[in-house]
Amino acid sequence: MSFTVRKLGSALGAEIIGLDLTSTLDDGTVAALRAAWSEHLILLFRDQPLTPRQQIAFSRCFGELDDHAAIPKFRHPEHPEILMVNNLETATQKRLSVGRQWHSDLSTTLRPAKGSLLHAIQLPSTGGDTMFCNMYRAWEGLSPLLREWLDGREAVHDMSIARETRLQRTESELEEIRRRNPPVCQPVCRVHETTGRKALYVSEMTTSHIDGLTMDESQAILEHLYRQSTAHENVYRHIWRKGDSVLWDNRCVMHIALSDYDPSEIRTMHRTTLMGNPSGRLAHVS
Ligand SMILES: O=C(O)CCC(=O)C(=O)O
Repeated sequence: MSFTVRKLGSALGAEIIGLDLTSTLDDGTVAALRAAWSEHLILLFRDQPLTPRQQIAFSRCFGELDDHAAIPKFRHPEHPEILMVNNLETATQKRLSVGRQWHSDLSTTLRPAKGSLLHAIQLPSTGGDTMFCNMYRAWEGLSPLLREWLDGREAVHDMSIARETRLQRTESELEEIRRRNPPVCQPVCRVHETTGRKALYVSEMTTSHIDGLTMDESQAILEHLYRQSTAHENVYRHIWRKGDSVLWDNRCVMHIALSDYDPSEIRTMHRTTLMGNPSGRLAHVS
């Protein structure tokens, strides 16, 4: 099956045109899609209303899927491979905000996600966009001296420091989150297994500090790294249409869900998560 590739932005992103994701793709097409993913970091597929089964089957073209056992509350009741990214919790009718700071999926675990595919089911009348940034370019844009200093260093990733989590939880709940998800040290610069390129790997949602620095020293450096990562020229902003699927590479891309919509409206997305290689170590083990 052939398809065409249309670039979405100068920093990252491409739309794949001409494929029907509900059909079985041959090996040559899958190989070409994987190559396009390595080149463009995020791939967009428009007008493809996918059932959970179809989304799971298509996502498997890119690797093994997570069953989201760590976040059972948001798993699809019949398909654990689907994570329901909703702004309304059905059982309690509570409003939810997910992913409202820049992050890379599962960086707080010892098996960070390789990729994620988000499929738009129900969208607000306007807004609800997602932004993505290119972490290869973030790394390459640093001065050689800073790159040399950062390469080989580690940063601590801690699920309990996410802003929304801190706002909504008591101190003892935060402690419980840390007990169940002990903070991990991840390399500040990761080498991508497929492309061999280096990418910056710190994120404002989960990185508490650079290992070995004081919090103040660390904060100053991290703020510089975040500014560099999310500079306008390094970002693609996706305006969703119902039936869109966006696949991103968490090893070299960060993303953020914007709160640029009326929270009384429903936004429902289905996410499949590709399992990555083991990375990092428990933070308290030196
Ligand atoms: O809802 C979105 O736009 C992004 C969700 C998100 O941050 C995630 O799935 O990790």
